[in-house]
Amino acid sequence: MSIIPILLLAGVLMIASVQGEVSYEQFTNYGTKYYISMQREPFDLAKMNGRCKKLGGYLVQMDNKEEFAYVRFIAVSVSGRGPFFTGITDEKEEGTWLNYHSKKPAKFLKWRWFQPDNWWGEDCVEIGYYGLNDYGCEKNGRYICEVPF
Ligand SMILES: [Ca+2]
Ligand SMILES: [Ca+2]
Repeated sequence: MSIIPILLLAGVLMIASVQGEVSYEQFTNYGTKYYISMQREPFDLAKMNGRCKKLGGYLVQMDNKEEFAYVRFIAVSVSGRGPFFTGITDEKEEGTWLNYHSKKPAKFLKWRWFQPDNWWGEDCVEIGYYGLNDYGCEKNGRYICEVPF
């Protein structure tokens, strides 16, 4: 694993790291690391959560307002475009938003205007500046892993 320091923001260390074929931008906030994949590719909950598992974590789940704000901040801070998939999904039951990893209800949901709209059956969730949007689970994007340490 190679680790290259890129820049140091106030209280935020961002580095790029490579895990096998996948490159990530990495952030640290209190006792948690967050990895954002750098390549856009077709999303897949099980596959991407498996990759997060290799990093020691799981697809990001925002447990409170502060964590939500931080994850939103890093999603809009990274280079290149999203969308940025989270671990939130309603694939089991329409309108019931669970975290893929914990299988428990998502604790903090701040939706973008007019979302979620389940447009053509959207069961995954991406995060951006204006909040969350339900989005197709197989669409192209990047994803965010959460790794407690
Ligand atoms: Ca849905
Ligand atoms: Ca939507």
